[in-house]
Amino acid sequence: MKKVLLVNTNIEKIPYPVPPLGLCLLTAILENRYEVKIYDGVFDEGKNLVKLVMDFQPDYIGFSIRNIDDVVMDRSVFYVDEILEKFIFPVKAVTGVPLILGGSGFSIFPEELMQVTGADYGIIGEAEKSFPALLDALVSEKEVTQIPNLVIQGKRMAPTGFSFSDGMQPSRLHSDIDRHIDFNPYRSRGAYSVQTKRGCSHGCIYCTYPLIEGKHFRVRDPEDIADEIEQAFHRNDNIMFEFVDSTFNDPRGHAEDICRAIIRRKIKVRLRTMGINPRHCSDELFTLMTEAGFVQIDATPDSASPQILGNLRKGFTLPEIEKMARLIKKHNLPTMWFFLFGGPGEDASTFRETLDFIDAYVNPADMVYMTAGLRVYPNTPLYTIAIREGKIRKGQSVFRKPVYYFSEKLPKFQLDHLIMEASSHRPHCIPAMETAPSPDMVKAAMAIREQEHLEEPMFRTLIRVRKVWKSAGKL
Ligand code: B12
Repeated sequence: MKKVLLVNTNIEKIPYPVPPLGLCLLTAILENRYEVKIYDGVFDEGKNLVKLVMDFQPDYIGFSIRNIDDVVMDRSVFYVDEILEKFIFPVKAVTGVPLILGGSGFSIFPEELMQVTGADYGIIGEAEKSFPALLDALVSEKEVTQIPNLVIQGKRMAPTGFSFSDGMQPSRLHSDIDRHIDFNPYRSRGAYSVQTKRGCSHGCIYCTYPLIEGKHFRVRDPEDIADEIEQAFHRNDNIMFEFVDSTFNDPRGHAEDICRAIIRRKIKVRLRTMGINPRHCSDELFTLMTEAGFVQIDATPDSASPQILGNLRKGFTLPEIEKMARLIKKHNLPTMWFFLFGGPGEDASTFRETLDFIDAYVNPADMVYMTAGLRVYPNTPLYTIAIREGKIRKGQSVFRKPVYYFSEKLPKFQLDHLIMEASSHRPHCIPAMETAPSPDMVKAAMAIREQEHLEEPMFRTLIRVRKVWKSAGKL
């Protein structure tokens, strides 16, 4: 059997470490035909990688590249140099086997990453079909050029020729993360990631998700999702499950079916999810989510100004966000809210509209993240807008030097000032720069949790600390 080593190059631990879901899914597909090993670099950070390569002697090595930068303009961590130094270059120094790249960061910047790594191949987007096809072709020395979404070193990439129309129907997609990697380090701060669908059919102007996953929702069978959660739940005591979809409650009705399938299993799981789409919110959805075990959600409306919602092409309205907020309050679901200021048309009055919404609708025990400026990614409508407005040149690379979009009507320094001002007397509102709490603050929060036996999400305890520290002038 040929041997494949899959390397997770993501060492970021903020806001918490994330397990390499994609690599686990690929392993599950490959393992009956190849001997597969995952090197999870999150905690080892490359230290034992070369030794593993020497011992395992893989025939092919795949690198997963997830994050390029942290998308926080004023902090701006660029991950790629570390990925090269800790993972790619040391491996290249000891082996000449084909190197293959993939992952969400790679899918956004394939050309740049092929160039800086010198890898032999790359696969854009999901790889359950293409990666085995590539390996099989390499093993049997067959032609690889017909493999969908494949990039080959030294060959020109099709400018827009990537398609997910024939993407896999993800009916069964068990990652069994804890079988493929050591899940122990993720237990306290991380979560077992679950994907319930592929693709996103929304058209938010700045977003990369349709480029990474395709433009159409392709859903998993709710029973299969519940089976995976039930099995992982029985293998692991008291872990958190996290849905990693672009939006959890899309397309309409799917989230409800997933919750019903989990409820029928009669297991006491803890669930959380990323984006809830305000358009498809109902009392029934929140009732089912609470019953299924949701202890925390993210709400990501980006703005509460009707004009900005339209300009960002969010596809939902202010009344729909207000309805979602009322349901969140009614069901008392701890929520992290995310707002993204500075998009096309933003000015002081649209900023104010969002602030008014926060004051009227958001529970002050919940966290509100306020980000200034929109990261411009290639092949997005925002990239075209930025060219039209003279903010970037046609063809300009935004890889190593990220560009952030700010509305002409609200320059960065004014927006920063408004955010600082708003957050200074709202302890639950946090500017993006401060999303990583200081070690002292985490220590204080942990102490309160222990003293008061709190089971609430950590962000709620952190807000308690912030409130006390703010009133004591410590912040
Ligand atoms: C869910 C998510 C989160 C969750 C993660 C929760 C969790 N439990 O995992 C949270 C909210 C915590 C989060 C945080 C962050 N995220 Co995030 N996140 C995502 C999201 C939406 C999905 C990731 C995912 O799990 N996908 C599902 C799995 C199955 O896909 P996958 O792992 O990519 O694998 C598939 C393919 O990529 C491919 N593949 C993967 N590896 C390999 C390897 C080889 C060899 C091959 C051939 C193929 C291949 O095949 C796999 C199966 O089809 C993506 C956007 C997206 N749609 O991809 C952003 C995304 C990855 N995040 C991004 C960023 C920036 C971050 C943060 C840095 C933000 C911040 N400052 O906090 C942090 C970093 C956290 C960390 N520790 O790494 C960016 C990265 C781009 C960039 N600018 O660098 C993305 C792309 C969003 C964006 N802005 O465009 N994130």
